[in-house]
Amino acid sequence: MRTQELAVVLSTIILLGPCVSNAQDEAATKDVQARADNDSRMTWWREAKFGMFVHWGVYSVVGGKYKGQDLPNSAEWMMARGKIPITEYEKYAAQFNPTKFDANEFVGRAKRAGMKYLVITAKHHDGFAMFGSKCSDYNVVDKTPFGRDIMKEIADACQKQDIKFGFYYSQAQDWHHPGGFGNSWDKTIKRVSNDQYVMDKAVPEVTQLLTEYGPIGIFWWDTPRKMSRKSFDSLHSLTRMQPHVITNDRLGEGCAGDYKTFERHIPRQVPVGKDWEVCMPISGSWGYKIGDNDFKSTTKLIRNLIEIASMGGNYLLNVSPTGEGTLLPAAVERLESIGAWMDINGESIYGTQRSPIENLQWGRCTRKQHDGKTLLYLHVFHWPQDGQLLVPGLQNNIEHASLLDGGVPLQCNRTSDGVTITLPAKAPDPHASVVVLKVKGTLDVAPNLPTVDARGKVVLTADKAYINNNEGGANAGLRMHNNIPHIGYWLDRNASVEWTFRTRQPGEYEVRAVISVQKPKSRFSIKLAGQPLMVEADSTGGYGNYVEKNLGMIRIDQAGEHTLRVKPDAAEWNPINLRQVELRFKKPN
Ligand code: FHN
Repeated sequence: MRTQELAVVLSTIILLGPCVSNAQDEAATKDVQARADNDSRMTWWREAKFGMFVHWGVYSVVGGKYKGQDLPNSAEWMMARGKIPITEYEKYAAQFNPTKFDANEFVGRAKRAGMKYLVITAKHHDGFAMFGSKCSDYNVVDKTPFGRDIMKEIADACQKQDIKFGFYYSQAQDWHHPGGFGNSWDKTIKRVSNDQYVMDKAVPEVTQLLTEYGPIGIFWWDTPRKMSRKSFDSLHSLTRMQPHVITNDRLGEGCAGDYKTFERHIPRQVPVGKDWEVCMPISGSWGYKIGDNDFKSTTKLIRNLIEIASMGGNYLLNVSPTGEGTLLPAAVERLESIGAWMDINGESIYGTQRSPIENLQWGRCTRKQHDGKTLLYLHVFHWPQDGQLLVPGLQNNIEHASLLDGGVPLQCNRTSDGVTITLPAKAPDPHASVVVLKVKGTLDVAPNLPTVDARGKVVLTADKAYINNNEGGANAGLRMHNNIPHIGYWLDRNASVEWTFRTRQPGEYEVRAVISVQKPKSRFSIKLAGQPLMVEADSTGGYGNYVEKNLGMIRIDQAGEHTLRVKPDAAEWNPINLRQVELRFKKPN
């Protein structure tokens, strides 16, 4: 076998790896190979950190309005939300004529914003191809007055401007094809099987996208649905045509892809040992929607990017071109402001890794290895009024500290609490000012634990909890209600939740918790410093009704680190939702 052929076979095996089951030893070898392969393919992506997502389609012509009415949800869902028959929806294609579109200018905007990759909707759930599909004339070249292959123009512009290019493709939902999933409202459809849709449309289109548009950095699948194994495998195997392509985790069940996706929110707990990305629209809707003024502020967007980078993820920020092919001024302004910030501070984002310094009151921290040294980038959101910035738990001596903007050197002082940096009176940047620390020696950080404050209080919130789920199960998990995290779906009575915290004050502490209980009663224990506290909680009237409850007193004999654990009572447990546990110092021992 020639080396090239061998490489193709190997990459096929590797790419198919996560989805095919094999004998155990083979699987172990494959695992090692897959990891090496994944590392080499993911290098640019891990360095990039920031990308542009683009949702653009024929729905953009009317900005999500149907018969003069605003429809709920994102604009690209208008066909489904308005239950628009296929023949009627097709008319939007005849109006699609984005004469102001200029691919080079468009990609230039992403580049100037500091984005390193771009992922665009080649085909969304409505089934309309934004490229010259060869297997279906329901596409931008054949069915619109515009008649240009938008994907080709953007792919070429990305290539020219050194932006990695990726396709979004809705592989399972297709509301236009009689075999696609999702269209339940158009009763004129003469159904064919989903397998037939995959063979007739999805496979040829994906093949075309992977062979006629130059190097593809990312293939971004969306909304996995129950496809047959055969369909799933045929789509999955196509990615071998571009051995370097990266895929997300949305092709189908059991296929993790190269990275995990989070949509519209930043995860509270980072996935262990996995690459991940947060995609989020710049406003409320993914596709251009008239009247959507829900633009996130520039500060919010910059801080989102920082927060995600500080946790080790990538940020894929979505913009929505109008029917004319341009972005709204609100989006342009934000992209330019982000770009201005990145011009000065990009070093603190690109190629950085998750930082071990977490739970900071004043902002976030990213980390980078450079010339054998560790650089810490302190992103200060809240500039300290007394000019003293504490990096809690940092044990290292500091070789050099400076503001990233202008390089002004700063004074550092090591104390038992960490490193304190003396800052100038005024923050240099209204969004986030960055301080760079060059650290001496191997990074040494004591965990930044919740600590009993000067008033004798510590609040242990759900998002800071460690959840002990049995054998990797997920029967207790972090959930949100009214934007506040809680531990919920606590169905497994063997699952427990714990926090480690620090106190400088031995003494008697009152234990309080904010909980909601649905069933008439539930029993659980709080264990701290070797003392169990049994709690019986009455129904609070439903999972949405949280109450603060005094659970009793506990004695702590020594200052230092302690672990508090909440554990269901095996016999009388009914799942509770737990928002927080609080300890209040009452008196010395
Ligand atoms: O249904 C789509 C939605 O329209 C949009 O494309 C997002 C982007 O991640 N994905 C789907 C929902 O998960």
